[in-house]
Amino acid sequence: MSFLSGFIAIIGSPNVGKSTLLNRIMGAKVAIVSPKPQTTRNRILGIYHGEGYQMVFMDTPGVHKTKTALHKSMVDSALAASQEVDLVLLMIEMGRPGDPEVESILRVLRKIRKPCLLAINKVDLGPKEQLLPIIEHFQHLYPFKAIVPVSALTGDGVDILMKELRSRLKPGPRFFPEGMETDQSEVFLISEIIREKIYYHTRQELPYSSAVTVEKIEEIPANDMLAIIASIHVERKSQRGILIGQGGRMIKAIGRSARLELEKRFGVKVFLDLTVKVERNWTRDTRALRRLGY
Ligand SMILES: Nc1nc2c(ncn2[C@@H]2O[C@H](COP(=O)(O)OP(=O)(O)OP(=O)(O)O)[C@@H](O)[C@H]2O)c(=O)[nH]1
Ligand SMILES: [Mg+2]
Repeated sequence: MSFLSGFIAIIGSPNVGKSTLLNRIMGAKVAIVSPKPQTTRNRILGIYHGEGYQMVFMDTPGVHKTKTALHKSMVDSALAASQEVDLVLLMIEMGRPGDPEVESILRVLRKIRKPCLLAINKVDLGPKEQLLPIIEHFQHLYPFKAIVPVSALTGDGVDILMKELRSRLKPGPRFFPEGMETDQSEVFLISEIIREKIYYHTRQELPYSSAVTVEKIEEIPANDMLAIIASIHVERKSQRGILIGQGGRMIKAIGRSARLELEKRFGVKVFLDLTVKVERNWTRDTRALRRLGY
C-alpha cells in the first residue's frame, strides 16, 4: 500500500468554527479561537499524522465582505488556499445556513472544480430536526462529496468527517516529517496568543484594530525563564488609551492571560512585556500590513 496524503483547506464564513475544528482534529491548540468573528488572519497549517497517511489541514480566515486592506488580504488568502489544496472542506453553522457569504464561496468552488466536502458545525446548539432541510438545501446547491454534521466543540461527528476525508486522499509524499504539527514559528505563535487575549478582553473595534509583533525573545536559563518583549499596534491614539485602560488595568489583564497560556505551553516561567503603539490606520495601509505580518 502506498502512502496517502493531501492538503485540505477549511474555509467558510467568519466564526463558524474552522479553527476550533482544526484544534479538535489536532488534539492541540494550533490556531487561536474567539467568540468574535474574524479571529484568524493568516493561513495556519495543522499536520495530522495517521497510520500510512498524512493530512495537511489549512485553516483560513473567514470569508466576508471586505472593507479594508487587511480584510482583503484575509479573504484573498482564504480563497487562494482553496485553489492550492487537494480537497476543500466548506464549513457552515447549523444555526446560520443562509449566510450570504456562502454563495460567494460556492461561486469560487464552482470555478476551481475541486472535490469539496461540507461540514455543518455547531450541531450541539440546535434541534437536530433542523439538519435534514439544511442537508437537502446544500445537496441541491453543490455536488458535495459528503455532507457531515459535526460539533467541533464537543467532537461529535468529527471521526466520521475524518473518515470521509481520509477516503479521498491520493497516493502522495509525506510532506512534513512525523512529529511536526504546524509550520508556524514560535514567534508567530506567541503573537497569536497575545492577539487572542485582546479578542477576549476588549470590545467593539479594538480587536480588529490590533496587531501584535514580537520584538525580542530571550531565554534566561539561570531562572528557567523566557523573557518576551512584544508590541500591540492600534490604529488611533484613543484606542491606545482604551487598550491600556485605567491605571493600566486592561493591558495588565491581557498580559496576565497571555503569560499564563505561554507558561503552560513552554513549560517555563514567562516574563511578558507589552507596549501599545499607534500605527495610524494600519488596517488600510498595505505597507503597514506587510510590516505587521499580513
Ligand atoms: N456551541 C458550539 N460552539 C462552537 C463550535 N465550534 C466553534 N464554536 C465557537 O464558535 C466561536 C468561533 O470559533 P472559531 O473556531 O474561532 O471560528 P472560525 O471559523 O475559526 O472564525 P474566524 O477565524 O473568525 O473565521 C468560538 O466561540 C467557538 O468556541 C461548536 O461546534 N459548537
Ligand atoms: Mg479561525
